[in-house]
Amino acid sequence: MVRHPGRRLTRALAWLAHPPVRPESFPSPLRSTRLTSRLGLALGVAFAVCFVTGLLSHLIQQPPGWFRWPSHPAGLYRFTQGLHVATGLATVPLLGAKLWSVYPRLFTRPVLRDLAHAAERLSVAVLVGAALFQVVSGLLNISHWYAPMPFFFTAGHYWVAWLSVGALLTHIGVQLPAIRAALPRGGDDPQRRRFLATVAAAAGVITVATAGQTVRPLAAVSVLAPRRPGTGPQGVPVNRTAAAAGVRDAALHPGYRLTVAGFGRTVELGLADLAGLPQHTTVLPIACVEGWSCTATWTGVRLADLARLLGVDPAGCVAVVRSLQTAGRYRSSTVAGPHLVDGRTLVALRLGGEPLALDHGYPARLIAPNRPGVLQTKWLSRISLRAA
Ligand SMILES: Nc1nc2c(c(=O)[nH]1)N[C@H]1C(S)=C(S)[C@@H](COP(=O)(O)O)O[C@H]1N2
Ligand SMILES: [Mo]
Repeated sequence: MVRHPGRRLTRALAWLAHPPVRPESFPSPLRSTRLTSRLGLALGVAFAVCFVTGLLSHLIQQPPGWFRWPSHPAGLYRFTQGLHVATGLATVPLLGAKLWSVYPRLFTRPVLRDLAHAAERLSVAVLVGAALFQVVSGLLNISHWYAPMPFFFTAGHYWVAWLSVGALLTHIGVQLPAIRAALPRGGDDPQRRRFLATVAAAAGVITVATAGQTVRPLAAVSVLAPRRPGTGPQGVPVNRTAAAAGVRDAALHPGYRLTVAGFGRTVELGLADLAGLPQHTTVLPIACVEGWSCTATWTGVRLADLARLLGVDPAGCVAVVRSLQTAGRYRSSTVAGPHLVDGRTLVALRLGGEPLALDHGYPARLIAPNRPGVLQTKWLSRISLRAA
């Protein structure tokens, strides 16, 4: 039974105001404003690269009217998205070290000195929360572990990125005098230099252990890479299988037809019809938003040629390609502008000279240069053309 609730509350408040631990209770000689500033600088650079490449990926997937993304060079998205995931992963040890270097300040009292101090502390709280959210949600996404995320990953990751940028800029603005004073000053003592070297080495190890998902020569040592090029049917990783997409029966049905429609015309093409059209071969990567990528040799019909089959010039068109899948986010995509007229954009029937494996989109899939994997629709059922 609580006899003196009033007194308990007073005691709790007194504890909060004067906790038994103080910043001075953490006497590690490694901590200093200079160390924190240097870690912050590295973190800021990694964060900036990660933010810009992430924003780019978002714009490519949901292009506003003013945005133009070229089809050349074919591997540009593979590079920018590889960089996005690599810098995001390198952030893990940097963020850990940075938080370690400042966490004793949590015990600074009084909790709030004045309004400016309150605003500064709030921006730090938002920054730490947002940075941890980005790292954790990104990690969960590349490991296909969606259960702990009760929101749509892409939307959450995108909006919290803006939140972190705002909080980061506020933080840098507030801390600029301290950073300016701490950074140029002299060298580091050997112990601190060793600490920084350890953090850098940890970031390096994480990069090498995961970059093999997109940098093929590193694949053998990339023990932490969720996907590796060369693994999977026909030597290409699979994102979503035909069984998971619920398209097995429809894809294997002997009566399969690809419908090409638009401008008042409709053409239905069976597999033999598609194989009877002029075939082209192109070497293009699948570059997943999750950071893995894999180059392969694709053979099939040019998407532009299918537009010409309807008697229209592909240059003035937009194509919406739909999959046999009846549910799921990535069952259709839009091809327009340079990607539609590019001769390397194919409705692919073959991979590495063989018919597509069922899990790679048999009987027919889209493959286009410089596009995120999510836009390389598999198991095509319909292509609708309209004027741009
Ligand atoms: N119909 C359909 N197409 C799809 C998907 C999907 O879920 N459904 N996933 C996309 C994603 S996210 C990627 S990375 C690529 C992967 O192609 P692959 O499995 O042949 O490597 O397929 C894309 N095409
Ligand atoms: Mo993907």
